[in-house]
Amino acid sequence: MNSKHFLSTIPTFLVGCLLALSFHIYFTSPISPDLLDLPPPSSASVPPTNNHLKKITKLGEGFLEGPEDVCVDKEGILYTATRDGWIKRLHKNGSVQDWKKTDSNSIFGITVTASGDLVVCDVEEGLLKVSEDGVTSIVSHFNGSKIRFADDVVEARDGTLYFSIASTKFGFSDWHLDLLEAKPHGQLLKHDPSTNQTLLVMDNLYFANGVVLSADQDYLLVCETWKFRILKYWLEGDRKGKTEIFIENLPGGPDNINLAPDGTFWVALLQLASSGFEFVHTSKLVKHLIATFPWLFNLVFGAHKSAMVVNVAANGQILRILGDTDGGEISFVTSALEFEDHLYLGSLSSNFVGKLHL
Ligand SMILES: [Ca+2]
Ligand SMILES: [Ca+2]
Repeated sequence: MNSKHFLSTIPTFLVGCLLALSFHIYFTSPISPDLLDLPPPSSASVPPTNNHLKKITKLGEGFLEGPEDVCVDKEGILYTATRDGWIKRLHKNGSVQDWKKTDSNSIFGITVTASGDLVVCDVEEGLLKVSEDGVTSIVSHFNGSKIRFADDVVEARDGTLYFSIASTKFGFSDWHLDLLEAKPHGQLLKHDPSTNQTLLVMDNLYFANGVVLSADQDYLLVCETWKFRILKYWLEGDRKGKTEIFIENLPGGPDNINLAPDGTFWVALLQLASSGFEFVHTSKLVKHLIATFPWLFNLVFGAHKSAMVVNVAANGQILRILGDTDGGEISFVTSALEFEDHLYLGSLSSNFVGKLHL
């Protein structure tokens, strides 16, 4: 082959390679994606981002791997679940105690019940009770299917447990595919321990995440991470059983949410795209490409690179916003719990619980 003929075949060869790659991606992609509406880059309701979260102290540093959620009991003991399967206690004197061991590396939402036990979300096994006596299952199946991806739980005054299912389609190891697909595979369920009955409360949620009850327990809030919004579901009054938007266009995807002592809410927000990679969520072709080659996902997902929490009033107005803009002290903050004038921060990329004086 002469050099002129060789050079003229290169474009044909490259086009052929691109076509082959496109067919490969199209036929092997595990997702059927929709486009994701990202919130406006700036909103008048959102104050400028600051670095207040850089002032944290680090509790239990080195002993708490990926403490996603934090809760506190009547004695003031903090609890968190870590990736090694332990439910750990953080005592007021600063000591960390390995309290109870589960078989799971994926316990997410945790809450203290009126009886003083813990109810925790195991993303593989549903809801578990953790008490001095050990770990037992509360509910593992719904409508004949195994519950997967239970994410957060809260107990109402009447003993009902409300809990979120982040995705009925993708499991914990494939959660990034749920984000790329951007379809509403999430649910909110309720379980009555006295009758052992589980019912569907809300369906078609975009990654149902944190769940919280209002101070009067007349409504609950559920975070839809992929929608940058929080929904309000009325439990009492004229609007009982109705759903409305509590807040939308949040400056990040809401993860866990907690009630503050003054009746406001603390919400942890995740950056779903690294700066400059927002296009990933608005191109189906790029979504297929990343779903087919998952190592690309770490480049474009932004949660490891910063942290942000917001305090939201009961009327849905943002009151405060606290950040660590480059994640230098803490990143991937998934929960914020206010207790005795301090904020306790859980994170999936830290080995400590952050503590901030408010
Ligand atoms: Ca929680
Ligand atoms: Ca969560």
